[in-house]
Amino acid sequence: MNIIPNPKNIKSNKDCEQFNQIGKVFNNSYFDSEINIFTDYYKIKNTEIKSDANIFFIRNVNIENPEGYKISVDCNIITIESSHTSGAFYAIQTLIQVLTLETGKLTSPCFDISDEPRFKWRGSMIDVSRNFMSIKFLKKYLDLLALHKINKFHWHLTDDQGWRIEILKYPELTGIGSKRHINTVRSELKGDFYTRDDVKEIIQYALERHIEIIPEIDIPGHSTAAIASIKELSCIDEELEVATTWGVHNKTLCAGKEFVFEWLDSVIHEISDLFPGDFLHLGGDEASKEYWEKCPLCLERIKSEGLKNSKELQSYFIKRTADIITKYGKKVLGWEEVLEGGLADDITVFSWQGIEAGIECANSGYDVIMCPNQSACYFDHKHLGDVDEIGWLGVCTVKDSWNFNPIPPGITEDAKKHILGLQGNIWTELIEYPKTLEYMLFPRLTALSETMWCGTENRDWDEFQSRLKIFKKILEKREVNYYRGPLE
Ligand code: TNX
Repeated sequence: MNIIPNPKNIKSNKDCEQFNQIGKVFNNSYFDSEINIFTDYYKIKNTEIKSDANIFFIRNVNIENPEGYKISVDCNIITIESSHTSGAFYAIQTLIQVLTLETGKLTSPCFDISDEPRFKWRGSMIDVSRNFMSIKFLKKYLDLLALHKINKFHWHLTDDQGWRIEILKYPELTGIGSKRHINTVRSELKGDFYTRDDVKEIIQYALERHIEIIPEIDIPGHSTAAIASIKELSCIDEELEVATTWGVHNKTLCAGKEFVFEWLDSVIHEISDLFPGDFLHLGGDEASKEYWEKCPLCLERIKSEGLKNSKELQSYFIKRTADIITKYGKKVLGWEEVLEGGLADDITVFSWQGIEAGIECANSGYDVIMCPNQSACYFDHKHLGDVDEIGWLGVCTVKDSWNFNPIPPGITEDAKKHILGLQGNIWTELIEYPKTLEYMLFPRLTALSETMWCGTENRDWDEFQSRLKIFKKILEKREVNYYRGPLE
């Protein structure tokens, strides 16, 4: 059967051939919200009367994995079993790939599926700093993540080129930091941000789709927009504008001033209160040490804390920020540069420059998310090595994404459990509009989602391609502007 990601066990040769009926769902208050999603999708009814129903959602506490589920379709009845609502939700995502509505009747071949994910962390990151993405688009995107059974949306909310989330205590962060100059004939400012109400709306939308949102505030580097808003965050009270060029900038938050940590405390406090999820990502990547090495307060900090150099100052900065995040009840996530100068306790590391940092961290007992840019998980890279293709910094074909093994050799048997999962990242320097974002994401994210859910054992590229062909029809129905060129 044509389902992506491929279910763990499918038995299709049952005695009967087809379910072909007007569907009616038997109510079950435990699954109310999932049943609503299902009946809305197919525009069918639900009922309190058992004998009138032919579709049943059943709570089966013996299904151990909360995201796991069973589906059984025969000529007369469809049953969906799971121990938690997330399992039922994923069963629906499977069903909508096989159950069609034809002349008022629901039609499906008969089959049994029992399914569960291989990895707990199935993530997708969007950078909304370099280019803002609308709430309307984010909802479409969250629906697509759900279809792929992806359960984490990593929201990269701040960077040199824009601060995109409202902070009540520091309105200038968005008042100034969300807009930047663009080069038009007249000098214009461009930019936008998410209000707290916008954020709440997206959190709720994601929650209904069993997606946890991971907010990221990128510090101490990638902070030009923050410094442009509040100059005291820099080592020299520098008057700056929000960055208009790409690359690694040298504007790093001062590590010597107490004000910087007070500011961080307030920002993290508000964000922790706003987001109900377990995690907060502190960035930590590509922090230039240029200012730190000349700043009297940073040099004083190095001395007073008994640090050896600016690399250890990075580690000091990350540890202090991690302590704030922990104080507000969240778990700490960071890009692999959090390794510099010594790793804080209890931090989950995102291995992005390759798989090496991930291997090293997993082997020393840290949890890891694999998302290497070489060459599987960075969807700002080109689909093909073609001058006429959009993208930069490398090539990542659909097959490269599909081929990626998040548990590479080199990870000890014992450390395998520390690979929580994998993630696709899309940076938006070159991506101004959602239509382009869709082109870069799909079907590479589709290919990666197969590994997130199934792992890499017992599979076949040709077989995946034939399922992908059918899957693309769903993407078309949802008006996704996916890439249609060669896959390898
Ligand atoms: C590296 S990945 C970055 C981003 C860029 C991206 C471009 C990471 C943590 N930092 O700031 O946008 O490369 O691919």
